Amino acid sequence: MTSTTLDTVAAVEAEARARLAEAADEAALEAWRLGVLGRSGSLTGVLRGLGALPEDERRAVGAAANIAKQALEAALDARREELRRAALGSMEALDVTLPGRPVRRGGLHPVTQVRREILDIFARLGFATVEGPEVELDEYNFGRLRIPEHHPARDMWDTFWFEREQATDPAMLLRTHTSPMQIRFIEQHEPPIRIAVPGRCYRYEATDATHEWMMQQIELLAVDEGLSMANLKGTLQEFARQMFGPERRVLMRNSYFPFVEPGVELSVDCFACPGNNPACPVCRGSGWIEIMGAGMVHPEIIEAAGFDPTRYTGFAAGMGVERVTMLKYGITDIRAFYSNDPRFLAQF
Ligand code: FA5
Repeated sequence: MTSTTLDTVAAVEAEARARLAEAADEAALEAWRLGVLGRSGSLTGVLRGLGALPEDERRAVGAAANIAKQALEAALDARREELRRAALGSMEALDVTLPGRPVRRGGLHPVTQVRREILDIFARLGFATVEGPEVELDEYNFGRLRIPEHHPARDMWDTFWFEREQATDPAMLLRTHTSPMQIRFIEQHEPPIRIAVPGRCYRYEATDATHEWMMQQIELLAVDEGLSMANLKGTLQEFARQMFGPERRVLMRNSYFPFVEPGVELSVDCFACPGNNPACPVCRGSGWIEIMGAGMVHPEIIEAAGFDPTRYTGFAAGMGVERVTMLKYGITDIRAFYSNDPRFLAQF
């Protein structure tokens, strides 16, 4: 008898738990509560029946029934909480007003952006973009540009050389400038020629605020009948006006490069100081930042390519893309471009 009644408590509890697990909303929970713990609920019925039992059985079954009652009340609370969380979870999943997770976007490197801008300006002025090799022959980087071996002008370009496997191998290097493409192009094309040549250049030199061991240049070459210094000056002035705006001052002064005659260099006024601060890291107090070398193509180069230098003349220029980018954005240290700090790069 005792075991049967204890079994009844266990059976009532098991049945109640099974039905509780099926209750899926507040109304079902309330129905379950009434059906189990309510006045005419299944467990209440067991408790009511206790009075009919003999004393010792009543105590044992009564204790078991009370434990079952507490356990089922706790189970009801737990189930209610479980349903509440589930409801909340599905509401969150459907909340279309939540902002999306941010996706980090990459962007073009500032030097790439400015390189494209420069090439666009020259494209509008009629210059086609062409490219040449970064690993270059000594002959093109220096020799045919009228910079023979042992010529002091070679000191202008400190060079990364490749080791030769045999003494008879041609000397090769990482190009120090984009000027070798002047020769490569003029050798294979007839005037009129108007090209812009972007590319990486390498120099074996110490770095500072305006010098890197790797930098990008854009070379210009125009060869045609009747080109003069006036065309060079007009082209570069128009470039500076479009790139930096009409208020920026541009200075052209004499310079020397063996492959042009006469040679000039073009500078833009310093953006980092009023132009008279000897401690300025950008212009060192000169007030000017050199951005390119230029000049009239040496007649010997035109002749060596098979054209009559009394009929054809040309102008050429080579500018530093990082220097132009520094001027455009007011960046005071060229080393920021290639140190890969996302805090710097993300600003462009
Ligand atoms: C040349 O490289 C000549 N080939 C330019 C030229 C072309 C002259 C055609 C005449 C006719 P230069 O060494 O001055 O010249 O360099 C040209 C430009 O490249 C400089 O004005 C500067 O803007 C940039 N540049 C040169 N060296 C560095 C460097 N280490 N770091 C960053 N930019 C540099």
